[in-house]
Amino acid sequence: MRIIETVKEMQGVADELRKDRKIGLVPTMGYLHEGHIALVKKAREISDVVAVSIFVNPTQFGPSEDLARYPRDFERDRGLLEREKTDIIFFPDVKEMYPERYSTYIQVRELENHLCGKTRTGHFIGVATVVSKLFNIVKPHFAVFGQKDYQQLKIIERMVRDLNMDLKVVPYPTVREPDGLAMSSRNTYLSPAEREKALLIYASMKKVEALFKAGQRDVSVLREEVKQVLSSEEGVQIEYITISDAETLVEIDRIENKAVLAIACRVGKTRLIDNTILTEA
Ligand code: PAJ
Repeated sequence: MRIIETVKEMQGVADELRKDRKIGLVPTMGYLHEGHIALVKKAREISDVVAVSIFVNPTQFGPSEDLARYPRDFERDRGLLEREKTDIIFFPDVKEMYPERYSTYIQVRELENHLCGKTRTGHFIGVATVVSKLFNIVKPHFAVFGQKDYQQLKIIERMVRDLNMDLKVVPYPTVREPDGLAMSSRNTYLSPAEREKALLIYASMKKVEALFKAGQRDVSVLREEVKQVLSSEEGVQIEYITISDAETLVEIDRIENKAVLAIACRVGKTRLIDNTILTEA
């Protein structure tokens, strides 16, 4: 496994590899868990060379967000990736990615003003910018992204399409703990009591899935169910509960086509998100 810290070296290695091999990239911010590892396994399946980037991207954190305390443990990540036979870790520092006078940003306009974009101003500009940089640096044929961050996935898909980027975005389903909690690096912030409360998110999604299956298509009824479940215990602060068109992310009143139920809430101080697709097929 090769650890590469500079853009120049990474681009040189990528050029060499691209002569006869397919590169798969998994962009991450590190502090890896089984969700990340599942994406790495997927990349392994579909490509000859697997690159994982580890970079806690400052441009996607708001001023009041958790950049400084975002969990990091490179040695642990390195061990996990070694076990997965990862070929390359791209591990740049902030100056390498954002040198002095850095001033170019990418905005995916239609999709950014919904869900998390409403409260996390500029977050998706930071995400789209760093991901497009990673694509230019690692030059992958495939890039694997988790559906756990549904809006992020849709934004990256749209960016790749709009800017004619020459690679395939590969979505991967949300990996959960045995009890249903979506895996997240931020779960480490939760106390045991908070972790218990966080399970309400999954419980509320299961309830909506069951109602949808039974024929309920009225969004206000479905959203109310989520609200009831999340409010059943103190300490879960709802940020949003939305049911939107799965492609445009525009909120709807009735489910006619493929829709996405997306939830963001705070359990204690920890912000958690989750989602599920509601579709007949
Ligand atoms: P990070 O939160 O580290 O996530 C890296 C990738 O892992 C993303 O594609 C995310 O959707 C996926 N992922 C996280 N938890 C998952 C789970 N439980 N199941 C399946 N996939 C999961 O997302 C980011 O980093 C950053 O925004 C990044 C894209 C790296 C840009 O900085």
